[in-house]
Amino acid sequence: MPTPDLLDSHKEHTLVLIKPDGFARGLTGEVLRRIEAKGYVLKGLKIKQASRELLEEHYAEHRGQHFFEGLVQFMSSAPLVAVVVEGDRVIEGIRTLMGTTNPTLAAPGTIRGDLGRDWGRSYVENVVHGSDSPTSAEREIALWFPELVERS
Ligand code: ABT
Ligand code: MG
Repeated sequence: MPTPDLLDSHKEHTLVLIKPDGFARGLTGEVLRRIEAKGYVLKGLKIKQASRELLEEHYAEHRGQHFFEGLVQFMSSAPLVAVVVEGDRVIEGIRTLMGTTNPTLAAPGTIRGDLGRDWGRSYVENVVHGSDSPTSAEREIALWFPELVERS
């Protein structure tokens, strides 16, 4: 089998997840459309039902918080779409496109502001995830797309 192309380590990358709520609502195309229309480039894409183990790693910073269990359950309950996106200042740019965490308060024009809402559940359903810093991006991409990252 041919080796897949690895990410160019000189370029900036971020991890985007179209969360189970976004995928189930058929919003994958709309989210990807916005990312591509902004000018960023998709470098990896997969549909996946994430394991509890993967999500506990992904959300390690929230371990011990009251919302952790509900969050991991929601995120592992159904398939999601994981995407690696490339571009200058893409980490910051995707956070701006997404809007703030709480979809009720997220500004109109953002993904969460336009497509998300409160559904009265104990966990937040906000359609998308985007890495929040270069350190998070590197850690999260290695977790979700080990095949795109050079093993050292
Ligand atoms: P993610 O992109 O999912 O990481 O969201 P964001 O970075 O905007 O927000 P953070 B703070 O990382 O929250 C991660 C998930 O945890 C949920 N959460 C967070 C709560 O339910 N209650 C809280 O008090 C906090 C701080 C929101 C995010 N959810 N999802 N899905
Ligand atoms: Mg976060």
